[in-house]
Amino acid sequence: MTATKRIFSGVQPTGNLHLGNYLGAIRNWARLQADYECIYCVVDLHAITLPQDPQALRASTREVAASLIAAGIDPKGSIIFNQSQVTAHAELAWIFNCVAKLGWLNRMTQFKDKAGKNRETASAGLYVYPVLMAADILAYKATHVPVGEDQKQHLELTRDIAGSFNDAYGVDFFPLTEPLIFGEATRVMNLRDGTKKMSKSDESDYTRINLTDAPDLIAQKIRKARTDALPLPGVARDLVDRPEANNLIGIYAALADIDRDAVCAKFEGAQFAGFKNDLADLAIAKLSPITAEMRRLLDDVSHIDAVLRDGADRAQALAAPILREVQDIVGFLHP
Ligand code: AQP
Repeated sequence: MTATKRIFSGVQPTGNLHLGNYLGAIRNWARLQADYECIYCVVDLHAITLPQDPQALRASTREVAASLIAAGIDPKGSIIFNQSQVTAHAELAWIFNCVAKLGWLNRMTQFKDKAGKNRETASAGLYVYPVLMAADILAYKATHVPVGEDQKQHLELTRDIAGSFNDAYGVDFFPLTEPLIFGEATRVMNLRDGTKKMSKSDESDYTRINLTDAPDLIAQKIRKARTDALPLPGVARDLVDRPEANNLIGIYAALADIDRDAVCAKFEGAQFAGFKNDLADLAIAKLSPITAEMRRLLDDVSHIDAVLRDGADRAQALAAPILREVQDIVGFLHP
């Protein structure tokens, strides 16, 4: 029986997690544990939609698992596992590939962004990435998915796929999953270009703050972050058309757990050079304990692997009966 409130969310092991992943997703994941049954996945099947070095992928899978635990996700209460170890994801994705419409996938902006000019040479996996994401969520009949703003369109596709499956087979089987997008940092932007989101795959490391960055590096990156020449405004609505200023103030707000208006009220009229010092102190104070805990956890790789194994077993136990019912609905014979 599906719990009334079940969360699924995932993060790719494509490199170091950054402040956007933390404030837009992972910190919220930790907080949601109080009210939901939570399943958190290191989505390695998604990671290989772009070329990956196998060694680096393994290391990154463990690092991401360690960051989830270090950020406050309790692996005994919540489930933490890596996607490739539960076969229901790939199996359900195939069934959904036969439900999703090409027109829907053609509208996905993330594919356009990631494929860029190389559309013809992009992998088919990158194209059907959102279908796999729908399978991740619906393999557990998750009712809610906490994500950053960038994943909203994929969540809408998940709802379309669930509805289309239900209609095609005349069932009321899959829930219409709700996105949970909240906080002051639903879209943390690139430190060098306030119109682009902070991303693991950006070539320049100075565009993001990684959860593994040492305090000096965090301070340096914030000092070098792009801003405009104006001082901080007294109210957040005056940040319109000031993307870099808005981003730094949003980061401060999220780290301090207050809203942008409160940050503007506190620093009204200050120059960004001074504000950046305060922001760096706050970022270091909030992130350093997580970094230290991550390092401690990564010293014992066998513990991380045991967490992932246990998580995969528990995830498999939830997904297997759901997949079996889907197979029955579709008409697959279980001889
Ligand atoms: N800049 C961001 N601001 C707020 N939330 C963000 N998320 C990612 N970037 C930001 C949220 O983090 C979760 C995990 O994301 P992901 O790593 O699986 O995928 P992504 O969105 O593709 O992240 P990146 O950093 O941009 O990775 P690459 O560069 O490898 O593609 C999601 O909930 C996402 O919303």
